[in-house]
Amino acid sequence: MEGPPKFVGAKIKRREDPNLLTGNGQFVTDIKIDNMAYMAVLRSPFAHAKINIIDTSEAASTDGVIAVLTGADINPELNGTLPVNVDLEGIFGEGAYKDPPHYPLTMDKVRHVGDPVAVIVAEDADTAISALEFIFVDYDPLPVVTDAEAALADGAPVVHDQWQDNEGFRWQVSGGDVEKAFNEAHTTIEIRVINQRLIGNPIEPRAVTAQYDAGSESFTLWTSTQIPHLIRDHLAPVLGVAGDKLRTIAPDVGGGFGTKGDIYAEELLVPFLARHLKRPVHWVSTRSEDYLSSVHGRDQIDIMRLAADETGKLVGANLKVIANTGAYNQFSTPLIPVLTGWMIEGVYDVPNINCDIVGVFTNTVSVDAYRGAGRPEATYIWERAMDRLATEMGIDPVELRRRNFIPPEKFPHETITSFKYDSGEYERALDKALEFIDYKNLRQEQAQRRGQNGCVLGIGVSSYVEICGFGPWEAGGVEMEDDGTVVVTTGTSPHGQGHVTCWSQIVADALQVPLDTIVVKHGDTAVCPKGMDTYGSRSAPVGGTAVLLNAEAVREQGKTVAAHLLEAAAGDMELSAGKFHVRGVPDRSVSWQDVVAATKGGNVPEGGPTELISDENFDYNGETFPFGTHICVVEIDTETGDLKILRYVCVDDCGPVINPLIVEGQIFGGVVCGLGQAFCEAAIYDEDGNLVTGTMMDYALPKAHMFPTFESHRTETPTPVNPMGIKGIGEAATIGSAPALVNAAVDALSHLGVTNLDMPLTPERIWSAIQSSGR
Ligand code: MCN
Repeated sequence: MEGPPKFVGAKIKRREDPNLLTGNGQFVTDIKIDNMAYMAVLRSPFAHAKINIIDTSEAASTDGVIAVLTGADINPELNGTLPVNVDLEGIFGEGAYKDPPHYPLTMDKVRHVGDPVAVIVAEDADTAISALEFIFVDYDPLPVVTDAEAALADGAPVVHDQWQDNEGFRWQVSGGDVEKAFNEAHTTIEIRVINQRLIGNPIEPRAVTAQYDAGSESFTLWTSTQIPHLIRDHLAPVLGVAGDKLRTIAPDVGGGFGTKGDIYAEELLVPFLARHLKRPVHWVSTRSEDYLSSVHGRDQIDIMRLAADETGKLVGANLKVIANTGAYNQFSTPLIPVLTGWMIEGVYDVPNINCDIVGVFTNTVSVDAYRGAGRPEATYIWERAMDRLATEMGIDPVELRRRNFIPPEKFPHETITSFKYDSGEYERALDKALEFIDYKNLRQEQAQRRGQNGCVLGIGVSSYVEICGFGPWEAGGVEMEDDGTVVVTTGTSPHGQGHVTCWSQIVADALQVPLDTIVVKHGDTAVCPKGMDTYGSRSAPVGGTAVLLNAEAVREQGKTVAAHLLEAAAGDMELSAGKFHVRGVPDRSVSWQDVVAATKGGNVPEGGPTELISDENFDYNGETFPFGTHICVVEIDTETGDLKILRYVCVDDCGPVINPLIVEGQIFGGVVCGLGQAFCEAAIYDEDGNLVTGTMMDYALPKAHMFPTFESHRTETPTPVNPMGIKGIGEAATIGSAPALVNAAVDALSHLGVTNLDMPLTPERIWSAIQSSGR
């Protein structure tokens, strides 16, 4: 920055919102193209069955149906399968993983309810959907396995017949001497938790439209996605075209939450059909179809053993993860449990550590990224385990955390998983949260209330660190146009995060121009050809930095031209209040308009800029590690098991912030995602592999009345890995929140001998735990 920031750090309302709030957004389903046809997908009603025959003749002869195609028609025409974006060999080692082929339409057998079997294209959507029932499929149902532990057992039904078992991969990391640590420890505990399966619920279900131009042999693909660049890069080869022949557009996207950070069968089928039928094709999912066809999240069983000396200082940790990865490897499926493993140290200074992970195929929808992706699981098991150890040793859970945090002087901290925690002051965030919640008095109140009839009080603490800001690079070109408009072409692909506003703030400060002269373009590979998209809370630290560096480069170009006009040295130039002048001589100045006109007219020094533009990628210098402490206070009615959240204080640290309003929004939304898991959400399969929670009536989403106003505070510990010192915030609060609520619930009932409650904390589950405590 030059001079004090005016926009960065200010609570600027989102520039995106007026359009969205007045119905002027443009989502995939708003795109209407002449002669457009509509696709519907026939999905398996069985979780596991052999396909004998698919007879499409009756459906094909239905009025309005244009074509009916199966995997036999489409798969051989593709140059590959649905992609997996994980370096499987690099992560798991040669031959130590299974990577089953994943075709957009299955041919041999179906492996989960919802597995796509055939497609119909018709003149309108209703015809396409109603004709689905005229496709006849002869299935031979097979035994089903939906549970990861059951799928690992001898004799379990095998999801992919080319192998003997369902073990998808194993991953292990170890440091120090864990066995010795446990043998010599004063106290050891073991806790097993279930991190239940979740379903992402962006407001806009997935939708895809594609058009093929035979003349130029190129596609335009509109899709409701977080990752237009990755889709172009991975699907163009499968469609047999060069990347620049698959223009991929993510228009306005109504939320993603990780679920849309994937590459789906429909994103391949729709362009394929557009080319095959020589007509634009459109598909939009219903909510129930989304539940059966978009990836699910979490679904881990985590077993943690902790060992401590007599003071409560951790001497060892041993984590076992059993990850249900569903039927296929989707784009990042095998990476998600590994992300749990990467965060095996949590916020704690533990000398001896081991982590074993097994990924397991089952007859369920594939599991992949959902807000936090692997890191909520790591924090949840850690924070539940720390509370268990605190109870076991009779140490206050806050005090136990304090004794074990990685101290500030140990940063940057190399982890045994070869990452570098950039910066952290864990105790400062904890102290701030304790102060706001008034911890001491709350504990007194809790003790008093236990002696009385009525509701009991519980206090839950969760301290977290997470890994985000993934590289390796990002684009963020900046150009000052002839009329003074500044155009930013970002490689990030916002779908609710407010990048247009934040990137404008960065540029407005760097160039000292008004916000409304800045246009931020994104999500279209023809307009912003370079990019790595939005996931893993990477956009601000990596994409925001790219924008900053390019804006600064344009400013330097401006200085060169201004110096020429003022007959001064470029090194003496300063930009203040939007004007260039010699440092200390503000009266003689030139404006951006003067600089733009001079550049356009060639009135620049020799070798000076011919345009005011910079489009260098930012090569990142490592991930960022936001952290914080969340504290939840609950009241439980021991007669009914009903739980009420009384207060929620969170202290999050994502370094300096670009826009506090947006960050607060990210934290509020993130907390609700985490508390939703702890409180009510769960994707449930029956023994035949039917998704029982297949509609919003059955899948319990959190609602506003369940929560108090969140009390959100921050500490600010800059990261050294980027010039603004910023860390990501999009997932942090989801990662920190679920354990705070569950710890509070267990704490409320600890005097009754309750030591664990699995999520979601339904009244029935809490009531049963109280009943079986016997007190
Ligand atoms: N920000 C800031 N200061 C910081 C850090 C971030 O002002 N120190 C701002 C950023 O400029 C950006 C927002 O906060 O506008 C989030 O930034 P970042 O943490 O970099 O995360 P991403 O933009 O990469 O977004 C991804 C993240 C993820 S992984 C999920 S999942 C998620 C989330 O964002 N999904 C969301 N937040 C979501 N919010 C909405 N509305 N919808 C989703 O689908």
